[in-house]
Amino acid sequence: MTETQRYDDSSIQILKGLESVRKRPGMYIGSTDSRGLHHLIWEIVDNSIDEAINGYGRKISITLEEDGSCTVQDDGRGMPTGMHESGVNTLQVIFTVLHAGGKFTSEGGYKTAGGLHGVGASVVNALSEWLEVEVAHDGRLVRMRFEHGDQKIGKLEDLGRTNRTGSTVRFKPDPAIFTTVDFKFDTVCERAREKAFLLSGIAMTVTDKRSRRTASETYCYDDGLTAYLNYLTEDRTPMMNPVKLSGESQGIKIECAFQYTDDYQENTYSFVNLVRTIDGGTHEVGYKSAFTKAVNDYARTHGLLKEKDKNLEGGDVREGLTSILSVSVPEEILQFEGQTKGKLGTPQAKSAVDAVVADKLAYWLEENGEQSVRLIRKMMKAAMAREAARRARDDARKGKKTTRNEKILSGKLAPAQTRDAAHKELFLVEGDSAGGSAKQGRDSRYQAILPLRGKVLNTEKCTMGEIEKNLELNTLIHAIDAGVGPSFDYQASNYSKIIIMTDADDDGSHIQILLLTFFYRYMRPLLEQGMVYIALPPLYKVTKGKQTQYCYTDDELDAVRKKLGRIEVQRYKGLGEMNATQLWETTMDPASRTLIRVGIQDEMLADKRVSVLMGDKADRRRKWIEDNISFTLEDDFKVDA
Ligand code: TSJ
Repeated sequence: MTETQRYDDSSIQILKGLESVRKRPGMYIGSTDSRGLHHLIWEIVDNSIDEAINGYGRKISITLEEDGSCTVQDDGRGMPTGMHESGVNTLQVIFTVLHAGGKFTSEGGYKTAGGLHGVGASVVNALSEWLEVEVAHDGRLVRMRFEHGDQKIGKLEDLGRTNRTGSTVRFKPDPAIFTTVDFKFDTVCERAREKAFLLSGIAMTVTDKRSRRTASETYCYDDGLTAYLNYLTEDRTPMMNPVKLSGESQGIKIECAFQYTDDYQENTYSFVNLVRTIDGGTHEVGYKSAFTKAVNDYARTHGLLKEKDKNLEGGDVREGLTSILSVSVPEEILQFEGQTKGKLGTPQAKSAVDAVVADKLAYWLEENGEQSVRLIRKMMKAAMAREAARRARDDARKGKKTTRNEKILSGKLAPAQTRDAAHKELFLVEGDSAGGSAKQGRDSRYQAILPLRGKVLNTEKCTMGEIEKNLELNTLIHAIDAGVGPSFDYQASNYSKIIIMTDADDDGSHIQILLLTFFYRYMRPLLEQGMVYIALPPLYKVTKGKQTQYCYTDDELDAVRKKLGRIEVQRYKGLGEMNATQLWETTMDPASRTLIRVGIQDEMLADKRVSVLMGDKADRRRKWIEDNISFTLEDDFKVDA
């Protein structure tokens, strides 16, 4: 290999091209936290998935190695290793030239969306201490190694004969880039399983070699969408068997599966080229409109809806419906929208999905008349409940409800003076004594206080009727005054911030989780809109001479100790130990307080965890806890600020 020398000389120059990625990693992989770290794996795995989608290979493995590196292997054709038109080896181009990826996919194939930003192998290389690629094809095994620290590109090594084909990439994330380089086995498994559900017949194996006993999981489904739906609804009570529909229109392939359960939420999990579209998009719009149309058509032609009756609305039709929608959009017309690129923009996807689903669903409804009638009766009940809720709200606007509302709230809620919801905050405070301090300490112009007595009801385990009878929750619902369940309207909320303020102990955490469960199930838009917060009270009060200050974490206390030397430390065991002024200064004053904003990071995971952890199937809960050692808020709920 005469070019070897030239590669080495030029490698510094070539790897410098990747410096821009190292300078602004966030632009390429979204973030440098745990999320960004795991993103590296999916950037690589997506290539193997593309290969499998195009019909080459059926096994993909991900191995978390003892040294902190990660290996991804497939049994596809093996990446090209010959000379690229630019005069260097193709492997080198793939791993050192930004956006080189596209040129190496076969024409006309479907390509995965390539993760959040669709960047590829060179970005993973740029953000790794080192990366090794091995390719088996044409009877030979070859290898190339890249070292970022030493700015080295190895020559293409020939490792001898082989009779298999496939690609292997092993990389070690650079700890200088990432805030953590600890891959999470469960996180990787969860995502690998999601991919396996969407890729019927392909086996995804995840292996963890870092612990003393190697752990390994393999996911492979013959009928992935049905398996996925069963997985999503296993903690609920289904009203029917899963239904699968599929078809193709305008070059877009559509597969969907749906099932009704006896609760009233609507869950749609949509994917484009196997990547989750968390914010929906044109394909989801088409799916929903087709569903509504087909159901109304059926209800009319079969006399379930009479001439004078109004059409069922989308929300009525989808009450209790869990759906998976997976579409394959050709690369030429693939476009994403939104800040996180989680929304499909391709206009053709709307009409294509609409056409296929309306047609296939109409057919299914006709073929399954008995089930169709039962489901439509349920939807009509939902419509009636919605109408009743609307009438109640209208009455309230005309003043009828206020008296009832006032009665429910009197003596419990300390309201704020302003009527301007955009600036109003509602504090949910654990215990009457802290509630008292909060009432005294607050800025009553815009802060309202609702003390909570005792434990909050676990809403995962009860019916709407029980919730309405529960004093605590009923008060909360009326204080926010924007409805509950499907009729909840966040824009009608009396407050722009709902702030949970509990003691920093186990009981306090439990109350937080119970309240979040309630919000998640019955006022989810509050979480989606980022209107729910957790207040962070201080853990310590530190005094030195006449000076006092507060510490919110143990690290902070250590730092103050180092700085000030001998200090007097008072540990706060609960909010009740602070007087009104202290509570205001430390926890309620917008100028000095710290709030944690609670959001939903991954709808499906959050939904599963809430239903498993808070639901009534104790055996599943026990198993989940056994499998997952610890339950942290951060795993389900994004913590922003
Ligand atoms: F990320 C990556 F590029 F490093 C990578 C690519 C990592 C891993 C683990 C696998 C792959 C990969 C690429 N697996 N399979 C392929 N396939 C090709 O590159 C390939 C091979 C032949 C042809 C052809 O048209 O003959 C086309 C392609 C895309």
